[in-house]
Amino acid sequence: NGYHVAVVGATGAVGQQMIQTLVKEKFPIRQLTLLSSARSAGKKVTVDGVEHTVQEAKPESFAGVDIALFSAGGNISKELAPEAVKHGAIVVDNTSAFRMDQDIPLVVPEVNEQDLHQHNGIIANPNCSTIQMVVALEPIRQKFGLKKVIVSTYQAVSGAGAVAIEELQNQTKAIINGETVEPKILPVKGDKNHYQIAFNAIPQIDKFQDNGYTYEEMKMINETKKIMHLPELHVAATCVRLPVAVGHSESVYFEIEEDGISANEIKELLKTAPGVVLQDDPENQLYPMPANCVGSNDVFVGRIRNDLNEGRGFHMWVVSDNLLKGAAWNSVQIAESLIKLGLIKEKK
Ligand code: 11C
Repeated sequence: NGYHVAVVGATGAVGQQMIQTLVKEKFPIRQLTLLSSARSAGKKVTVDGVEHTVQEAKPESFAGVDIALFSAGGNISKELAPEAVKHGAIVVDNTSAFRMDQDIPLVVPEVNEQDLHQHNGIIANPNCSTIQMVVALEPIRQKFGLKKVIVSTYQAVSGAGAVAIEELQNQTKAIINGETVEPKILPVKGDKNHYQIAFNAIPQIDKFQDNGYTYEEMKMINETKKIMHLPELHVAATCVRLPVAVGHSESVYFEIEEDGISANEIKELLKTAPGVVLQDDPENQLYPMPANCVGSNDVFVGRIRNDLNEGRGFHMWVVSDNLLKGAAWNSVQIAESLIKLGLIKEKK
């Protein structure tokens, strides 16, 4: 019993977390197929004590598959997600290939699980920095309305893949030993210049668009409006890379519709909000930090306070494991929601 699940991108930083999350969450699996690009095919991956050989993903790889979790880059998704759907699979895609397509739901289950009813075979998993922010904002929107969001991020290098974690580690060691190494990956693999990330902060994640914002910033802006069903919401983002391996942090300023609300009311609301853990006790120096959030599926929120000038304005600090709630866990959670809503049937 259970489902035939395929993981595409099984050897990558997110793919590995997807496999571990499926096991940890006891997802009902009848058969597991591990797929990758031609480059990584043939590698061995052990899952729950069983060794699997990763196969090159091809259209015919999806025969009999019920659910395919894609995280092998936008090009592979564009080429193979429609093929998987043709073979009867439902695709949860963790790349940016389809996120802004009108007929493709972009889903964070705590926020817009019901959008899954509109799916046509492909469901998009949002960008990691967007997911953790909307999980924290949605309960606030529901109770007090939401007018404006200004976010600055402090993002971990794992968002740029396993190669970026390696670059941070090697650079840090080299600099401590008084050596120099040439940066090759960050801020963006394939962009014109590369900069040191160790002991640094780089205000560029993904390439720049003509409007002066980066693609990462525009993802946060556009995806937030789509997921929260607020096309008129004012959103601005500045995305910064820090020398942290895992765990994105965000300083979020937001304005609500209602007057006279206190920070304590926002804290009370977030205490019981789905997927949120409130860590907010300045007297005892309690606030979220990436080092304490790694390995958890939750979104951690703290430092909630009223703005000192704008009556409807607030500030908060939001931290989450970018590889879990930001990617692998949100994808598996979408698959769980599909089952719960009766939108996917077990093939026999
Ligand atoms: C980063 N947020 O931290 C990016 C990684 O669209 O799924 C995720 C890119 C995406 O670099």
